[in-house]
Amino acid sequence: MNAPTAEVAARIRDLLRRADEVAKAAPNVAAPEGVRERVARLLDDARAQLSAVTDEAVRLDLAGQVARRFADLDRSALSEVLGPSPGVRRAPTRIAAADDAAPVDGAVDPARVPPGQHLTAGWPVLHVGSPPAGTDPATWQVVVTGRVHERVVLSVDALRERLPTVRTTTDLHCVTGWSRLDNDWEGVRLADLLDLAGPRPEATYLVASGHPAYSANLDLAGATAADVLVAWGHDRTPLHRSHGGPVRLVVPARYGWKSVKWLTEVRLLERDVRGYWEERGYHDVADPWDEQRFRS
Ligand SMILES: Nc1nc2c(c(=O)[nH]1)N[C@H]1C(S)=C(S)[C@@H](COP(=O)(O)O)O[C@H]1N2
Ligand SMILES: [Mo]
Repeated sequence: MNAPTAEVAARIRDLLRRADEVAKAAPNVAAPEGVRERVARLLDDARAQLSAVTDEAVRLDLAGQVARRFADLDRSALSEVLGPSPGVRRAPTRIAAADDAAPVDGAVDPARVPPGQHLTAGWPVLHVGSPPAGTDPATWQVVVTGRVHERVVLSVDALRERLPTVRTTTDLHCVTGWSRLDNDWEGVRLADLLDLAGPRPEATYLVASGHPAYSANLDLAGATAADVLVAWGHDRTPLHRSHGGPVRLVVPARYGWKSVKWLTEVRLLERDVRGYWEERGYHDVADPWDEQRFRS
């Protein structure tokens, strides 16, 4: 690497680190509106210096890093904190009027849409950070541990071989306001997976973790409902990487943040331990029909 490249690259990396620090702190600051601007400014500064990087390979690598962070800025924690997620397409015409007993042609029964939610025609992608690089179902492993009789480690392929495959059609309700009905999932029941490990009598809660450092808590009763899946398929195709492939949790009776994508670990616990969003003020249970969005 020649001298100008090394020097500018170091400056750019420093700006990226600072942007990360500001972004990571965003959910905890009192006035999050300023955070997006501060992150964007740091990223703009980094981007402005890219042309001074003479080594093309280094320049392309850094340009990718800058671009990924701009994408994170739109999709990540900040969008949950600051307002509606990008990509949400409102489809109010598909919801019949609340007082309309019989839904009109092509409309969805309003009783299927929880309070404060609207239907989305597409399928927004929502997560903190970036999807994992490698998502090979032969090597991606899910660990069941904690208050179990036997710790279990299974690849996605092994999950499919060891446990009965089930298909469900369930709804996804994101706390930012969108709901996506009639998702066709294929996977195994979380209850069946937990049975392999054998929950100990004191196990009453769990924390599900996913890439990169995401997690959510669930009570064991809710987590073992028949419609809770560890899913690898959606609409009869392999679950797309952006939606959590190779394998994600699906918890239809809870807001979407409990449906951990890129699932890596399920840890059974004797008490309720908060996950990523719960630590930032979101509800421990998160029943959309009760509008359990935030802790009061
Ligand atoms: N690993 C991981 N899983 C996650 C999230 C995340 O940030 N990281 N976000 C959650 C939220 S808030 C929602 S609404 C759903 C969105 O799933 P989708 O991107 O497939 O629509 O994923 C959930 N699972
Ligand atoms: Mo969400």
